Amino acid sequence: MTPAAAPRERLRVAIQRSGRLAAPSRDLLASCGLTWRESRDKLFCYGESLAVDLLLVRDDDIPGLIADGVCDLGIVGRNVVVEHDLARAAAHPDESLTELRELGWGRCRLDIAIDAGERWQSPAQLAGQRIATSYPCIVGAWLAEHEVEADVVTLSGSVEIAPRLGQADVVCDLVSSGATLAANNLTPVATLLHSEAVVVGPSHALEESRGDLADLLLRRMDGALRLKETRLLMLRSPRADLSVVLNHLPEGHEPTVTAVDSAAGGVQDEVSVQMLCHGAVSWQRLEELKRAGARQVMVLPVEGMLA
Ligand code: PRT
Ligand code: ZN
Repeated sequence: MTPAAAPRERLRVAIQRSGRLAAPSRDLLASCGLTWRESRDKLFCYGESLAVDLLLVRDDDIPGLIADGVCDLGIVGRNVVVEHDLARAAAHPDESLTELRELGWGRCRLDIAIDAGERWQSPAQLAGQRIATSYPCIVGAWLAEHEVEADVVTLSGSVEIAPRLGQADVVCDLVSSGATLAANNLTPVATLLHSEAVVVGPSHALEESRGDLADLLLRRMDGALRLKETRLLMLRSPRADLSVVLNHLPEGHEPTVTAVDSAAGGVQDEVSVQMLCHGAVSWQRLEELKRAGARQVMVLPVEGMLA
């Protein structure tokens, strides 16, 4: 009899090895204080600062690795997770992966796109057509929901050229800027899914030590994501214009207004305003503040913060 394997103590996180999500995933984990030693084949990173190891894989493999318990968490596009869950739903109902965090990058849509010269009325017009896609389960579920019978042609790449090659009549593909569709004379007409990079975990809770590590990592991610979106806005305003300037401040924390002493002593006719903002501050906003009377308007990134 072989002895039962000891439960795995270290947390394992799957991320994309190369591709759109690879660098931002690593950056996020690094901003959570993780450091690694990379294996020679660059497929595995041993966590040095925390008992958190990384597996570097193709994005399509990430949901399966989590469902099979090989990895505990993954960073992947929602599109890949939903397709995986639908593909497994018949054999493994109630085992959908858990989306734990939305990361705000890798945003795209999964759109049906038709010939730019055609008119779009409703999904019913897809009846009997061939739809090329890398997401056959999502497309199948959407067709079923609209009670449309069409042929789903599964392709692993270059979906947008399928109509030109005569492989399909329409496509269902990921779209971000829309340039690829336009270059292929296709126009998006219906959105099946809004996607972005997400952190996923298994359908069930992780057991104790790995569960604690996962919670710690997710809390650090929350902090890192908040920080990334935080900016410090600083400006000077004449006292007389202060109420107008305050009305033009972007969304954020309560501003701090401080009197400014002149070098010669005595209080100036000007105040200093500081505030922590949520998200980037647009040029338009800075121009509005300037028109309202502000000067020395500055926006600074925040490197660290303890509330
Ligand atoms: O090798 P591996 O399998 O790991 O990578 P991959 O080639 O399958 O994936 P990759 O790196 O291209 O994309 C990873 C994830 O990024 C996707 O699963 C999405 O969640 C997300 N993402 C965001 C995108 C896009 N935007 C995107 N625009 N993935 C693909 N595209 C493609 C799309 O398929 C089309 O060919 O870009 C083209 C359209 O772009 P626009 O800007 O012209 O509209
Ligand atoms: Zn892939």
